Amino acid sequence: MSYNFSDIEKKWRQIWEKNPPAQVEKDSNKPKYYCLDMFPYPSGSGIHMGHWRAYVLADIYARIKWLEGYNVLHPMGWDAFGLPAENYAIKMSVHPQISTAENVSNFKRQLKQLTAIYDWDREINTTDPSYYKWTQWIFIQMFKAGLAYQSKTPINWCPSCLTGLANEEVVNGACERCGTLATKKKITQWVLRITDYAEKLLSGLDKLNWPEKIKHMQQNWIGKSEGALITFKSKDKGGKSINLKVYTTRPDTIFAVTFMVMAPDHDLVEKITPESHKQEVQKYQEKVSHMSAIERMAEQKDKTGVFSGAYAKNPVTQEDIPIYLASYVLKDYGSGIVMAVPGHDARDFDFAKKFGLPILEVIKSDHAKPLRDEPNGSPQGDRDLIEPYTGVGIMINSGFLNGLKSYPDAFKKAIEYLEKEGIATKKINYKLRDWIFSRQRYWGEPIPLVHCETCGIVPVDENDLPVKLPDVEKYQPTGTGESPLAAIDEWVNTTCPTCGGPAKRETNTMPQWAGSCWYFLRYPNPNLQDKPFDKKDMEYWLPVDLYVGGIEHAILHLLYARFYVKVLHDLGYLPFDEPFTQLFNQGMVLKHSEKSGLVEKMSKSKGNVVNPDDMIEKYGTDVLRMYTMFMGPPELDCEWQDAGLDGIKRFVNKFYNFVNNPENIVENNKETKEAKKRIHMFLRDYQDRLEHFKPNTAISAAMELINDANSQNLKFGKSSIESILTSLSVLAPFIANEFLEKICGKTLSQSPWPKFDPELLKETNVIIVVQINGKVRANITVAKDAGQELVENEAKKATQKWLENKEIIKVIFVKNRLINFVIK
Ligand code: ANZ
Ligand code: ZN
Repeated sequence: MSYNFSDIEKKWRQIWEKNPPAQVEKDSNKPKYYCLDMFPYPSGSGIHMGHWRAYVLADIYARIKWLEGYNVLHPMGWDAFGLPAENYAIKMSVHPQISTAENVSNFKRQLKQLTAIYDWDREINTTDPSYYKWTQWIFIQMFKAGLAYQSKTPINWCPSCLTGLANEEVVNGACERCGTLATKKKITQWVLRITDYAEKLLSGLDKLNWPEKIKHMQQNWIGKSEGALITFKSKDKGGKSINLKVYTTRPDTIFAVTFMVMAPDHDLVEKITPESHKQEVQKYQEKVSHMSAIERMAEQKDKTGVFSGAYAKNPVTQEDIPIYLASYVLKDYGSGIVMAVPGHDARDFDFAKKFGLPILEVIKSDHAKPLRDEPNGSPQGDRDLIEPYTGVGIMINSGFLNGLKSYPDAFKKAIEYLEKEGIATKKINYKLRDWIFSRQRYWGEPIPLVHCETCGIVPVDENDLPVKLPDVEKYQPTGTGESPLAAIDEWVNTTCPTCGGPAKRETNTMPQWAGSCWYFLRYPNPNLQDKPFDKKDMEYWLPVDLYVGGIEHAILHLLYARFYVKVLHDLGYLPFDEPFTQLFNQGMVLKHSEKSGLVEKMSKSKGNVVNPDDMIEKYGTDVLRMYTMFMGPPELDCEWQDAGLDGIKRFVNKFYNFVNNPENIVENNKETKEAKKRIHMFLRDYQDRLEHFKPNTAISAAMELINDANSQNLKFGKSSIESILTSLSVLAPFIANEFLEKICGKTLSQSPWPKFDPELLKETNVIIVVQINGKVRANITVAKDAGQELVENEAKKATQKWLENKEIIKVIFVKNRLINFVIK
């Protein structure tokens, strides 16, 4: 018999629509669990399988916690400001409000098919004035705290989107949205002082249960380095003494500095360049000013540069060293000037080779080959280095540093000495830059500030929030550095909240990230009128226990949201300072593309999209939910395969036939010991795998159970059936509820998450021999009939020291007896 999913899914959909299970309990004494998905941008093309994969995963954990008796908050909303809606408005002349509303309703219809236990009463839309009122309110608190300021330095500019971009939005030199190469543009911008939080953003990572990869990405982005600011004496073109400060992380190499490099656009270039070199220097400056960030970064080996004609004095050796300009030194990092140590730094090395500059060694290493046929340890300058030695070692040729270990001893001693002489100060540097926060586009939150001739820049009175986005006739970005809002005189002209005089509104809007920096604070009470969030709710519900979303947000959203929470915490609004305790990044859904012949990320342009609507129609929600989890380990990119979907369909059929056959079900007291043990073995494996984020293999455990039941003719008591159905309900809620009702006369809210009995499994343990290349290395105890996956994991743990850095090319597994790893 074949399972007719459509009647059953229809029936339960209607029941749950009227009576949603797992509603949040108000003022509950239960422990809470806050399970959050990264809310989607409601695009015109509807939800895709990538959404399904992430959202089903999160829903599994929300459901488990609910069945375990937690008060579960599992909300959903719309991150709806941003460029696509605006671009669509420009193309079709539809107000973004209208197209967004249409998209949201389509998204919601599609998301409902997923049958997550979302609390739809808590839906959030970032473009809703009652929501962005508080996005603006938070900005005002930041402004009042001195964390928002105006800046006129050149910023990243997308010549296609015609807007400024944050550093985080420039990926490999290109606009994160449209891929156009970013240029620089000097316009007045609103900037948030995220750099004030560099240290807290860094140290806060330690206590988070996040993938190491994401933590590393944030660490690298924040880019902390410790070093010193060292003063080198030089003369300006008129012969007057001038101090040049360099930032270095390697003060230990001070004796090996053979030249100095300044950023070509550094303010001091003009001052030091003598008349004789002016032309050459200006020519080079001109050339670099036309180079994109990509080109500057691409200058790997082949460095460019020019001699400035000026010299500086090495403060320890008193030697004169030439000052060069080169594109590899960036103006806005450190001091924009470096002391070049070609002997121990790769970029300086390439530069010195190209310009024929001396290379000195101050740390002993074998990383060099003698130039002439002289024994090792030949005098200075006689070794022709193949590459610079950048590691740690013993200091040589370095006066008072000789014999010390370069790090930390020589590093410390050099700073100490230079500080005493008054030529250096310790300095910690961060790569993180302040956050360019204004956009010259229409579809975003207006920045709630007013420019008054008498009072200067004044925040809008909080009672007058929200500053509503006005209607415009033209959504087109102007390209002048002003947003389309600037053209609406009635809106721009206002009165000053402080003095009542005439004033003009700020016409820039916020970036698309503003609304998502705090939305998780709003879900506990999205309709709160007089506050963004309630203190009691914050104490109970926050931080988020599990956050599921894509790795593309590793730095952007996840860094910005942490920043907002830290600021709100420091301003006294929040009792916690990290928003997301646990983070899980799901992999992408890939599919073979006829066009390219490759397995690629599903996308319209590649023509390899699978539409969830079609799949629901053909297979139903249960099968699609299960398949998106069965595809592979959830953290990895996985390939969509129709055959896999049919495989799950066959399993669901088999399962249906098993539970639908009354002969397989007996009274509880008639259940055999074997059957009982088998159920508990299943519960243990299933739960263990889910706990370790392996829903794919948890599904295998269910498949094995049904196979064994069929082949061994096992009959289960009603309580055991209830356990199986409750377990599977987190993956396949429809079929589980249907039979829970039919067989046990219960609903899910009456069936708690089953517990397995370890006592029952004890006597079923067996000893397995673990071999490596045929040699016995360990014995492990596992449950009888344990599958390969479980045994393999245990066996690897027991033989870790033999497997370290080894590649396993084959695994031989004999159930209940042995496992053998064949390694290279
Ligand atoms: C001398 C030296 C010797 C350096 C050596 C490195 C190795 P991080 O760790 O990324 O902070 N530097 C400083 N300012 C720079 C700028 N504006 N543009 C390009 N490079 C700059 O890197 C700090 C190191 O990068 C500094 O230490 C400096 O070179 C260079 F064996 O000074 B170092
Ligand atoms: Zn005023």
